[in-house]
Amino acid sequence: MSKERTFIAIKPDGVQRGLIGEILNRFERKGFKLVALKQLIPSKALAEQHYGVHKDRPFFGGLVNFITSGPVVAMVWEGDEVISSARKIIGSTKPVEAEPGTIRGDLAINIGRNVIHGSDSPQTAEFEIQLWFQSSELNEWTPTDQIWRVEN
Ligand code: D4T
Repeated sequence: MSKERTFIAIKPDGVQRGLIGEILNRFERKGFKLVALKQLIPSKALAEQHYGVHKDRPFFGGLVNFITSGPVVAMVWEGDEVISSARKIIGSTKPVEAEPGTIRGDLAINIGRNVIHGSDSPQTAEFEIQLWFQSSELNEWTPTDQIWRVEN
């Protein structure tokens, strides 16, 4: 088991559709620890850096326009193997391939409006966390019920 941090963002469609509470609930219930949370409308520069790996793809322009179109809820969650676990909770990028029970399987229809983002590797998580947050925004804390979630 390795304790990790991952970057999760509820995209503008998730915010506009009133799904913030529903999505937060899934990570909280699972037992992960929230260490940072804020709402912001991302700048074009931030969006272009975040999606830099896709800059030559045909959907890049539309993706940047969409992610900057309204508020995003940006978060950092911590826990054992949270990066891969969060990707499972989120489900496949294409909602049609996402299993029922996952966020995209339950809540999304279209790949271009797939509600949520989650880091896909430790390297990506590290890059995205420092891109979206100042280190002073990441809270070090111990939940009082921690002993009931993990072996210490
Ligand atoms: P994100 O990064 O939003 O969590 O998505 P994934 O990690 O699951 O998938 P991705 O990087 O391959 O895609 C990034 C983002 O681009 C949108 N997209 C993707 C799109 O609009 N059309 C496409 O054909 C693809 C592949 C959806 C997610």
